[in-house]
Amino acid sequence: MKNVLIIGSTGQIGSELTMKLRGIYKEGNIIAGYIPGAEPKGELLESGPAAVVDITNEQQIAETVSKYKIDTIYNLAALLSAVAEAKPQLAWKIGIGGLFNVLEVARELHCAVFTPSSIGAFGTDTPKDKTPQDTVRNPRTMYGVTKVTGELLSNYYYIRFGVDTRSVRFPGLISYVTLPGGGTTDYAVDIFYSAAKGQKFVCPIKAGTFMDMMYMPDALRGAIEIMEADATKFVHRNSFNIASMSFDPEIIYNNIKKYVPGFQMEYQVDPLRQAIAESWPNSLDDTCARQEWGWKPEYDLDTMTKDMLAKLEARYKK
Ligand code: VAH
Repeated sequence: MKNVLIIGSTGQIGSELTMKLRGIYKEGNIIAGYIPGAEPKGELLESGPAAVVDITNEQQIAETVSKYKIDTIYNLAALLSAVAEAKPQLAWKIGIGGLFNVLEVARELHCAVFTPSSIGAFGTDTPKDKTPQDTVRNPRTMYGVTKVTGELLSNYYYIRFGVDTRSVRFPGLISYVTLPGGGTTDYAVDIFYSAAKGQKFVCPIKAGTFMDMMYMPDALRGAIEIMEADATKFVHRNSFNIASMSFDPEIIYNNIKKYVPGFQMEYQVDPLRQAIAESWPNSLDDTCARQEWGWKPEYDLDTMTKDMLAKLEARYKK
């Protein structure tokens, strides 16, 4: 990789992935693709080139890929799970209509493509604990339907046209740079903000509801390492289970309380997010990613908690 286009560069993953790629590929062009109204700001704007790239506009994608001689596209444009339930047509238009545009450009202009899938690709009839790499994928959300369809479409473009498509199934991602928008796992981000601000946290997910989670630095490393991996060792492509930790609200609350004594939480369950969370696995088996391209997480709940609190307290306790 050296000339990379990140579509959705100002979102939760994109804003940090763009900066990490610019740090690694200093001599390359790392293009921050964005849509009007979600312009890059601050360091993201000042540290490298940006371009208006609307994933629903194939011509715009093609022009940007040609202009910067892009060899790899990170397609991070998507509506997250709860928002996608409110706007299913738009979720499909961006998640699949947009993906089709990206794959067509990649076919014609010979780019590799990374499109994240998610634990949301699974449904209630999937084995919930240590969910296998190859298993039933019957999601009950539009978000999950776009993720399974995205996996199938990306595989088709590899098999039929030789497009180098690769993907991981992300757990819920936790970060302190850019807030996520409208996800089911976002409670695990919001709880840290409440703790850092000295506020009580109102949790929308029931105690005992386990979901796979991951700290953003591990997610970014996974997204880069899979695109740099030797594909001759791949048995799978779209999409690899990757995992690092699984917890419920009680576990993360008690871990934070170790460092923020007196931190309080109460439950006000959001029926929509609770139903989505209950349809997802408790934990994933990521053996295939470990065997086929050396995936290995570096953060666990405690090291993530310490880092999240340090970063957020520095921001809010000035
Ligand atoms: C969501 N944060 O909650 C996203 C993610 C696995 C969850 O895809 O929708």
